[in-house]
Amino acid sequence: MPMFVDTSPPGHCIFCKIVAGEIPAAKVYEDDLTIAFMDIGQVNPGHVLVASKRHAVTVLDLTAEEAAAVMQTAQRIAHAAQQAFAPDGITLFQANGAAGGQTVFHFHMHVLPRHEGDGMALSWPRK
Ligand code: D5M
Repeated sequence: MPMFVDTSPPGHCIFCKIVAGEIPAAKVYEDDLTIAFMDIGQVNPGHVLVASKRHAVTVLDLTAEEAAAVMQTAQRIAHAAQQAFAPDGITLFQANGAAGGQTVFHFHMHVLPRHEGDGMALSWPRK
């Protein structure tokens, strides 16, 4: 079981509060549809989350335009991570629903720099 599960109603979840600037976050990028900020957990240095600005819960709730924008932002962040951290690889990870491993129920994609021997299972972040 994950240690923390955010089940706040739409508009009141942690990531909606980050989008609204109501709680602090280390924001690294934003545009009309997406926002990117450092994951509070930092599984590896440079671990970033790309979220939709609008409250969508899973990939099934995104518009096609939002889905494209999220991927475009994730690619931007991946390029920046490659420059900043010179990783051996980069994992893009995105969980949908509790059964899919999601713990914050506002759509987001993880961008995670990886290094040979960093010890993470392919099933990161959860078994
Ligand atoms: O990923 C949810 C992720 O959200 C998890 O890696 C921790 C991160 N998180 C939770 N709260 C915050 C705040 N306040 N700032 C930044 N990152 C946060 P999931 O795939 O849903 O398990």
